[in-house]
Amino acid sequence: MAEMIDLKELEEKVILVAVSTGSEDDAEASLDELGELASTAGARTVGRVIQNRENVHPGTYLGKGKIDEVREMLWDLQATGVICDDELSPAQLRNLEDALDTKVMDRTMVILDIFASRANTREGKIQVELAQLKYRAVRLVGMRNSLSRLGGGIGTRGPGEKKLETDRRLIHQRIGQLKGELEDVKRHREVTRQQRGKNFSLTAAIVGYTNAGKSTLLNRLTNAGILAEDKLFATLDPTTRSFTMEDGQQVLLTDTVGFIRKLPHHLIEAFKSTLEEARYSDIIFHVVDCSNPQMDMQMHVVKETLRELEIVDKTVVTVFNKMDRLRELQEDGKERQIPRDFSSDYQVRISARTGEGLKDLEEVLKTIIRSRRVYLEKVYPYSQTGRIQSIRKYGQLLSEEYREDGVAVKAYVPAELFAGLYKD
Ligand SMILES: Nc1nc2c(ncn2[C@@H]2O[C@H](COP(=O)(O)OP(=O)(O)OP(=O)(O)O)[C@@H](O)[C@H]2O)c(=O)[nH]1
Ligand SMILES: [Mg+2]
Repeated sequence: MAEMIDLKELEEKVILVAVSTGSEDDAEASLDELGELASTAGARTVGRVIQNRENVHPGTYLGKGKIDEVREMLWDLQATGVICDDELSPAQLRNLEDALDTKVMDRTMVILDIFASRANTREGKIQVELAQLKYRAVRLVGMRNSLSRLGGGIGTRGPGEKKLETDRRLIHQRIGQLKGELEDVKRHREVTRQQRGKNFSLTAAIVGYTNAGKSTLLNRLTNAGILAEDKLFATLDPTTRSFTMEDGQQVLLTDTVGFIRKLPHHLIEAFKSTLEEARYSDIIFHVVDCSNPQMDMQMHVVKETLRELEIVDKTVVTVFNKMDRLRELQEDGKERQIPRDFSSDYQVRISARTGEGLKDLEEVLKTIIRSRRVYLEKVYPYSQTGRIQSIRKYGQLLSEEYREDGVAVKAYVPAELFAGLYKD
């Protein structure tokens, strides 16, 4: 009989380590998040270490004393690896592996791992592979032994045994190839977007910190049927659905990949193409989990990331989500303020789960749409009633009056259609 594989043995047991250069609280919260990332990637956290230092040690990330401590912990807890809460330089990675004699990973690798396992579409897969290769390329030089460790990350046995695959030249060739493929996908996307543009519907991108409830909101509004779960990075690929409001007006909504603090730079680069949906949208729904104690930090991260992606000058609606949960916490006696954001254009408080506040969100949308439309008053001869159809479809028909000389119409229409609808 074939050898049985003991799954228990394959499970990674990791120690999380962080260097705190500022407030201890932040480091604790960041490490909590790293723990969630690790568990999403399939590893179990067996220990945590935070070192307070003025700066991260340039050579080994941790200082010597802490390294000794972690080495003992590894032994005591029978841990199989260490995950550092910051992206390590190639030298830090190598030195720390040497000093601890165990597998060392960093936040970036874990996030890349999760993304790799979650990517579904061709575009998503290309983007993740691109980010992984770029991360790996700079870490090839002088690696002390098998690259399988680097390539593998958590849980996987590593495809890197084949020396060829790890050859730098090949990596760069592959990066070039992937970039080309990504361009193709992008062109295709452009065409789809242009076709969609002919609809004259406004588009809104749903962005926000991971796990804020973006997909739940889109599902709630459009029955999109997107996977929403209590996991980090449940969504990678953008999904666009049409949301029809009570009065029949339509808005296109796009769900996007979540953001996180210390998001690997290569990943941001790689996901620029996916996030173009947000760049070309008229409105940004910034979904915020207002029940999360880290809310302020999370909002800050989202705003910074949007800036980095050059997604600026949009109408921004801050959507404080999970109000039901916030209320529960308040009832439990937890001190929580009513969330506010004065830096955005509009703010609403909702629960995507219970549906509360969704009418307010709709009102905000209507206001935005109205502000983007122009008033039209005209009498159409009976031979031109086709134009009234267009108004009905793309604008808001306020009144129509059938007279002898034609149909007198009052309406709000998209600015880009006004000229065509007004001329005789
Ligand atoms: N209590 C409560 N939970 C919510 C609400 N909205 C979403 N959730 C829960 O929060 C978790 C994350 O929701 P998702 O919709 O997957 O979040 P997301 O922003 O799409 O997350 P990623 O795709 O991972 O970035 C799920 O377990 C949801 O059920 C809400 O209004 N109230
Ligand atoms: Mg999602």
